[in-house]
Amino acid sequence: MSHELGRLEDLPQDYRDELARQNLVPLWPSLRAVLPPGIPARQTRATRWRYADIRPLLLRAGELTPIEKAERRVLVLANPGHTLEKMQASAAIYLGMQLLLPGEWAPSHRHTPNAVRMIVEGEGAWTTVDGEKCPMHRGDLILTPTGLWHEHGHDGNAPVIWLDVLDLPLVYYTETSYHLNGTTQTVEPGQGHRAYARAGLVPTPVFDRSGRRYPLLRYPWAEARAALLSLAGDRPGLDHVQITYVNPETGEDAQNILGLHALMLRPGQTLALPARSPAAVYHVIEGAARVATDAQGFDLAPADTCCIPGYTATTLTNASATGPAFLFVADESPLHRKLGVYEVRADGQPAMPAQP
Ligand code: 1HN
Repeated sequence: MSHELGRLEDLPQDYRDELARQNLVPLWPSLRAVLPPGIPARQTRATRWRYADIRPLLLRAGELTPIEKAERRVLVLANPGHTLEKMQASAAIYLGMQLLLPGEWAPSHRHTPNAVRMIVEGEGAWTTVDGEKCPMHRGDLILTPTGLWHEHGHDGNAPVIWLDVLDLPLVYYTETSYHLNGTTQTVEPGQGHRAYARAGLVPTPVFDRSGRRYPLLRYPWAEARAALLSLAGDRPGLDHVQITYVNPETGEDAQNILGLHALMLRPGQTLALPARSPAAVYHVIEGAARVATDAQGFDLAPADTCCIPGYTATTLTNASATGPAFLFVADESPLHRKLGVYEVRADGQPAMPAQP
């Protein structure tokens, strides 16, 4: 039953004025807007950003704005559905492409939002996170979780570009976003993170557990790629060839708020994903793919990125009939699970999760 509710205009002006003077608002004229029937209102629009469009503009930013004037030289991938000023890709996800030129240094700081970097182009750059110097190679995923010091440097001789993914919109919305500046970190070689970088092997608990909340910070693409190829090879019937970046101590999502995955499409494969509550970002690491909803589709070349709103069935198609395509996927699923609102609409029907 969904009958018409009273409108604001139905109320006498003097009454409305008095409510406003007292900082009071009648709920009923807005009730349907905040609780729409069956499916949430989403400002997030399916949006695609082409690397070929971003790259020259980012390189131009390198000429226009010295690193000292930018601290982080980034062009933000802003979803027009949220308005560009909000700098959001979705309700919880921020995306940016960052440029570091040879010899530049982006100074050490730390902040409450969680960040990850997916390296897109160039060799010779590094990011130091929590005292660990992490080399940046194409396809590597490097975490800079909440509160950890991080700075970027570049000893190579060509531009380095990476994709930043942060939960900044959510952290900003909750009025908990801030940063602290620091000084250059002291790098202590072999201080421990690398001991976690091999699958299934962790330091023995009683002797050398780091006790760190984030024991592994760098996930090399060579390892992720090999894991996907093994999974695809060992499980020929498996459609959803996907791995999740996890914390090796706990097996849980690598970070608190956003989910991080790598996905392989077999040659010629089309993968139909059901509508799920979280918004998702797809970024091509290798190959080419089409990401389509009922309403529209994007052809993605290497390093292209798109964002798909939540509650939207999505089809991923490998553009090649002969080779695999590899995508990096970031989504809001850890957040939705923690909030108890995560849902999958396998048959397209609302499946409101009942809380225990
Ligand atoms: C940040 O700290 C970095 O450290 C990149 O590279 C992008 C966007 C918003 C807020 C902080 C970085 C960021 C950011």
